[in-house]
Amino acid sequence: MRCFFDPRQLAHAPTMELHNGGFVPYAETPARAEAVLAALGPVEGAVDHGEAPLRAVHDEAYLAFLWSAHKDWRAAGRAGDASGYAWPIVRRRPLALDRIDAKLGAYSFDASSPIAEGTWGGAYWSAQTALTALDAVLVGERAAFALCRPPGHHAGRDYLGGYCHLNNAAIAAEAATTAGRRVAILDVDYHHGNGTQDLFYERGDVFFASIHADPRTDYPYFWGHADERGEGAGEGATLNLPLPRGAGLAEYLPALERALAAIAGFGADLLVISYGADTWAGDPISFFKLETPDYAVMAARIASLGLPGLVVMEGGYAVDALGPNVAAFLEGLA
Ligand code: Q9C
Ligand code: ZN
Repeated sequence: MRCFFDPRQLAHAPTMELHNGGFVPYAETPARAEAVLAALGPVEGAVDHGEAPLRAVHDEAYLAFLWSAHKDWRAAGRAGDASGYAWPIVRRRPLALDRIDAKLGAYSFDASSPIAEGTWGGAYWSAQTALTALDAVLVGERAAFALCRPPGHHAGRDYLGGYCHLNNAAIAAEAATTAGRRVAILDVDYHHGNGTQDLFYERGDVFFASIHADPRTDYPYFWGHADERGEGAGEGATLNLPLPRGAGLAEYLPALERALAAIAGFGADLLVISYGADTWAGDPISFFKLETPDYAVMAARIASLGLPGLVVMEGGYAVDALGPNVAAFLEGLA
């Protein structure tokens, strides 16, 4: 399978400040990409598709904010990476505030997507990697893998969160739609892909199915409940299949069959898979019980749909297990 990664993605290298004033790499670290790369054969770099496909999904002012946020943060005299901590939830007005602290609140739903000096570049090339892998599928490749990092599925039209800045899977899905394809997105990260869902919630032309930890117990809490089914023209084009903590392959497979049947019923001709290895039993922040060989089983079931597929990397935080888990998934697909 053709695999894509661009070294410029590594420029996003956020840190976490310790109580003693030191800095350590953030949980969503460049080492994740390096671990996956070590398990893949040769990878291809990204072709620059420019900002237009990003603007087709994200708000222009949000992209401008993301581009200058780190510089603005430092200009305000702050140390470390930019991160929000004040959110305009109560009777908010559509204020166009200039202060970077306020902008961070306005353009995020949590504080888990720090913006470091290289974040714009890293996120930009992560999205370009998804678009370049999509090109391979559009010209006839049965499947391609985009090693996207930073990940994307929690990012919406004008907000970041959940380690995500630009929604790589949504950007690729939108580009595929523009190219005339009927796209379904299957999100198998441990966490609900709230950003992706939000982007397509009122659209009937892109199907979104997600299998994830029940948001009653797990992040992102406020989205991904089973009764969220889309709205307006999108009613019925969103399918949420939450599973309880502790779910293993026996619980996972029936949900996967439901998602696949819905995708087939939708008549998709191209599948974008948001793949997260944080469903693995040993993931440090997650609570499913999938084992490495289970990913080959899952992927083989997905391949049985017979659709061209673009795999977009999302989460997975057990760095040493990432390579084998991704490799098992890709082998099962191929
Ligand atoms: N202590 C993805 O897997 N949790 N994102 C924040 C901070 C956020 C996961 C907890 C988990 C986000 C792409
Ligand atoms: Zn996740």
